[in-house]
Amino acid sequence: MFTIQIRKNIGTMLVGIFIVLTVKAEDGHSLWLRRETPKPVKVVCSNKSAILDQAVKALRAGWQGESGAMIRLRVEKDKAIKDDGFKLSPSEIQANTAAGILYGVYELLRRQQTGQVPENAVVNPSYQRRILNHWDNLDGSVERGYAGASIFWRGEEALSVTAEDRKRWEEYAEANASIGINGSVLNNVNASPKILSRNVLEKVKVIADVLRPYGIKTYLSVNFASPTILGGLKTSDPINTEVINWWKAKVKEIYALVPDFGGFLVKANSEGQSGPQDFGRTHVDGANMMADVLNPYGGIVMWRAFVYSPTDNDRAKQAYDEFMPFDGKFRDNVIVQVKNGPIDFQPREPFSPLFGAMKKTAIMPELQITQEYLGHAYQLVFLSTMWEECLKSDTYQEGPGSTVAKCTDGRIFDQKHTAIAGVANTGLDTNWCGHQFAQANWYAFGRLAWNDELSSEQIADEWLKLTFKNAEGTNSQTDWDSDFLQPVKQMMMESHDAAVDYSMPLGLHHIFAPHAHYGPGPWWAPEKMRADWTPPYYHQADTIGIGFDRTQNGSDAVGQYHEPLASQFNDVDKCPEIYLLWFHHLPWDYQTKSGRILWDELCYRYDKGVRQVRAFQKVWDKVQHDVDEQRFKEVQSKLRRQARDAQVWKDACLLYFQQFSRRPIPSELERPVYDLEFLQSADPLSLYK
Ligand code: BDP
Repeated sequence: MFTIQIRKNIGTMLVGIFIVLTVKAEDGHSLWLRRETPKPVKVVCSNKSAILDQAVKALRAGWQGESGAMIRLRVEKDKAIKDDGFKLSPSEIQANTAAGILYGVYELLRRQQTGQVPENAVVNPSYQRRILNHWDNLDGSVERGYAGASIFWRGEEALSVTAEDRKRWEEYAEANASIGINGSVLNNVNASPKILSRNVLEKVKVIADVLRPYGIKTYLSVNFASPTILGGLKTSDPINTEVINWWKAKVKEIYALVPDFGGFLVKANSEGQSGPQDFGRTHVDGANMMADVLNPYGGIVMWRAFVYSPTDNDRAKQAYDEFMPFDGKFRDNVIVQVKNGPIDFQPREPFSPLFGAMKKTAIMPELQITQEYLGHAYQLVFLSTMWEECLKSDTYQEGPGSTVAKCTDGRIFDQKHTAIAGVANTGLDTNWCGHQFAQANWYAFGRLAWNDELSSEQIADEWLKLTFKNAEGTNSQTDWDSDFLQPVKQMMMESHDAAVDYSMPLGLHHIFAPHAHYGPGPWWAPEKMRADWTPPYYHQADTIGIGFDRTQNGSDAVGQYHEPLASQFNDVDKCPEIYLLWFHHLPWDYQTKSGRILWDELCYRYDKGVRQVRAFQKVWDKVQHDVDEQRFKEVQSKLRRQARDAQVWKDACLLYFQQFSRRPIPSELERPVYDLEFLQSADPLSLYK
């Protein structure tokens, strides 16, 4: 049950009247927290705090266990419990912290709602800090956001907070708490210095106050040149005393407003952002200065390793080259934030070689929940399988089994702080994420941040049960598991591979049309454009073959990986086929594992991706009776668009690359339906609106 608010304007008056109607509807706004009428439960909680109040409230609102049961919530230290973990038993949740109790409550409710037997268990988080990075700008826009305007900002001059804002932030905070997320960076990494101005900080305080009872800490992205731009100083040089004092005063001001402020996220010397290198200093100088200023308050610095400058060097190598020499030099309250792959959230990348290689530096993975390169909010792509692939990749850095997860969550390296970040996909859209299934990616990020060994299959299973079971207005629940759960789960599990196949199979990457990062643009290369901003730099197609040579004979990016990976990636026979054209430039008639030559294999992959989306449409149409009307139709319509756009990808890439391969598309495959000339002149974002 939830409410729909209808705002009516009366005449031209600026006054709005809110009529609150209570109706049953499924529009996706309740996310995975749709609630059945709860059964009565007695909750005994000895301590009192705002977070515990939330825990009690959530338990009462969601209890599906034995009617009239009694549950004790106990904050008491136990050696088996780590950080905000908890101990579950049928009648008690014990934790070291109030937040632990809150997470225990949600775990118990999830088990009840998904039909798992609530067994005794100690459940500990993998990472201490599980953070959403909002790329939200103060003007209300969201960089790479596809779900409407910012839930936090709507203009520097419009900083007032309405009751509606608060309600939305509470819902947002509860959704996060229910999956263990405990931090939010409220603004874009391309940070406006104004985020640190007094009037904006006062709004930050209000947001932090709303998020706090849900165990969520507030963080901010900061602009390295703030002392100059905002403070009027002549320089922002990190070793300059006035600059340091400016940061000290600013940090003091922040902590006076937000006593548990989490710290700063910094994008420095990347894509035009200011940084210590502007003053002849290094990443270490910049990060450590901020770390020292934050340290007395317990704050941290998340310093991003997403850097690449206009050089002749392979872009995939640059972050490693720039950061490895600094290993061991960062303060222990600095965490270097590393994107999952070495380039930039591409549909598929091998893991970044920085994971496990920086052994004396705290490293945190950065994943992208918003689907910048994976179909925006138009396409159904479950990202959990991609993240799982990264987290479970073996770096071999400390012997076999040194997975990315283990190298970053404290199991292998003794880092003081552990963390993981996800670039959020939330906005003002009723369903928060634009696509009903994009909610699953928010959910999956939280669940993997909590437990980096979870399988995507389990995550999809939980999410589907919580989000779709007993959908409003449906009654054909004869065998929901086999009719709905199994086929839809399988569709989710296949969806990332399908998207990779119809856009960038076999290790191809960054062949997008410019700016929007949505449709294909393998041909896009204006004169005088920086080469590594154009697709031909990445696919290197010519009449001989295709792919980026990163072997020892090429850019030697393979050399950044630990053995045996370096040799494996270097050897075309041993290189996993999913990364083939990432590491190798190969002739069109190269024999792939299927026995087909490379050109034919490429054709098969593009075609397979398109066929899979067509199959997803059938899967979805078949489950109509198990889904409420609104969500059914929304997803159905988006799948239609996905099918059309997958076709565009296939046709554009095959017809373009065919100019180089000079070979026919295998006769058994469906023919392209668009002309290359048409696709080259069309704007892929507006093509099918
Ligand atoms: C790229 C995005 C750009 C971001 C940048 C980043 O296209 O909008 O600012 O990443 O992560 O993928 O800083």
